[in-house]
Amino acid sequence: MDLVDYSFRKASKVTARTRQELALKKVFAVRDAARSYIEKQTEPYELSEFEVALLSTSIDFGKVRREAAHGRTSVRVLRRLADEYEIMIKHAPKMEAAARLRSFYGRAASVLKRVAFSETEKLREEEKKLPRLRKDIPAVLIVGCPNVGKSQLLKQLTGSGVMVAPYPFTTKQILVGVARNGHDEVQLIDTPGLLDRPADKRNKIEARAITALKFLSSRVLFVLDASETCGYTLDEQLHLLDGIKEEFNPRVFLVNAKADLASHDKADFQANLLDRDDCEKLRRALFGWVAH
Ligand SMILES: Nc1nc2c(ncn2[C@@H]2O[C@H](COP(=O)(O)OP(=O)(O)O)[C@@H](O)[C@H]2O)c(=O)[nH]1
Ligand SMILES: [Mg+2]
Repeated sequence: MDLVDYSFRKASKVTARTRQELALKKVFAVRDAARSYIEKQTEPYELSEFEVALLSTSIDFGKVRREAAHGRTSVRVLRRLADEYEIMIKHAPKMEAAARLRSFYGRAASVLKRVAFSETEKLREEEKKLPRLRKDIPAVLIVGCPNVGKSQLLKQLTGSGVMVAPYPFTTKQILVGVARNGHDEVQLIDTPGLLDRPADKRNKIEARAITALKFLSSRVLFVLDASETCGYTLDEQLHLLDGIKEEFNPRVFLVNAKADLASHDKADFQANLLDRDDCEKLRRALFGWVAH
């Protein structure tokens, strides 16, 4: 939106009995409209480290800060200008009031023309698209090669309430579900296609999204498929796990899925994810692990 137009349009709606009073009221109307607009644009935003890291894939936060600083300076400049013209209009001969108001408009416009919030507006837009994650409960990232059983695990532990949100600025989706154990809750997060490839194969935006994930959680539930029916060898899967450990330095809960087909002796838990009882036990084990 154009701040000059906006402020002047507000001033155009002002009425008064005398020319002098009208000029004064218009000066104040421009000052106040611009100030309230700028104050609204520079309101502090509450973003978590995760959200800031995620948004920094597309937002220049330095520019947002500079826009806010320039906006606040402009409010002060405009206030002084209004003070100056208040005196000038009050002391002007009646016929001069309109000319002095025009002069104020000219100077106010040149101040307001330079106020821009393009990056701030972009930030507010992108912020709306962020995945809605809860900040009040622990988060666990589900990681593993494709087809090992991650979606199956998420579905079994969180029920039908899995929420799919677009991952901003990538083509990827983020899947979030809340697992419950009595009154305890844990947020499980699956990021298909983001964490299942080696670091050097990712593009820049994906890499930044992954940086953001580090702020989100230091807990990883790694799903292993010892049966190798996923199409990846055990070695390949363990190599991915090593990479994740190196990158995140997380606490890791190692789950061997498809335990009906093969077991793995290093896993913290073995589960046939197609079996309800196994999933029930897995849920309790997961909450025990998170609590520690
Ligand atoms: N036999 C068996 N199959 C499983 C198990 N868990 C998942 N699957 C199957 O493995 C395939 C891939 O599972 P999915 O959850 O989509 O894997 P993702 O790519 O890691 O999300 C699906 O056909 C599942 O039905 C399990 O514990 N045992
Ligand atoms: Mg999946």
